[in-house]
Amino acid sequence: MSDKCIFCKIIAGEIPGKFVYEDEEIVAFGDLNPQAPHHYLIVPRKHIRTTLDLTTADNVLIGHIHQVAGKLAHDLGFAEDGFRLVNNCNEGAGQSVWHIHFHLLGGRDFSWPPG
Ligand code: D5M
Repeated sequence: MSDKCIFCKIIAGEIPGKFVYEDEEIVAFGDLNPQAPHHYLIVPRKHIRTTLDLTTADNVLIGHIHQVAGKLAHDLGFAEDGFRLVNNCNEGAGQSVWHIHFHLLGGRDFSWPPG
């Protein structure tokens, strides 16, 4: 846990989050500024700054996040219409919170390439 990290505080229950999923390794909660009808952040409990800080020890964790993303999309009813799972790494890609997270977006059509 990082004392100043907003996602660590949400995970610890120190500030509110609208949780849609949690287990021993990860949590998922609604994004504060939703960019789609469904927009959740899937976040490991372990504080990892960015994708560049992952090690082979995190391989199972990242696989688990992807598996849960699909399960959430299915359970919340937007899997069949398509969804996005997005990780922004570093400022140039739009990362603004320095605790690795995956945006799960669904409930509308998406264009490509992304902005
Ligand atoms: O995504 C960081 C995301 O985190 C951004 O979409 C807003 C969201 N955010 C920031 N603070 C909160 C709280 N308190 N609750 C829920 N969501 C939050 P990035 O890819 O780093 O730009």
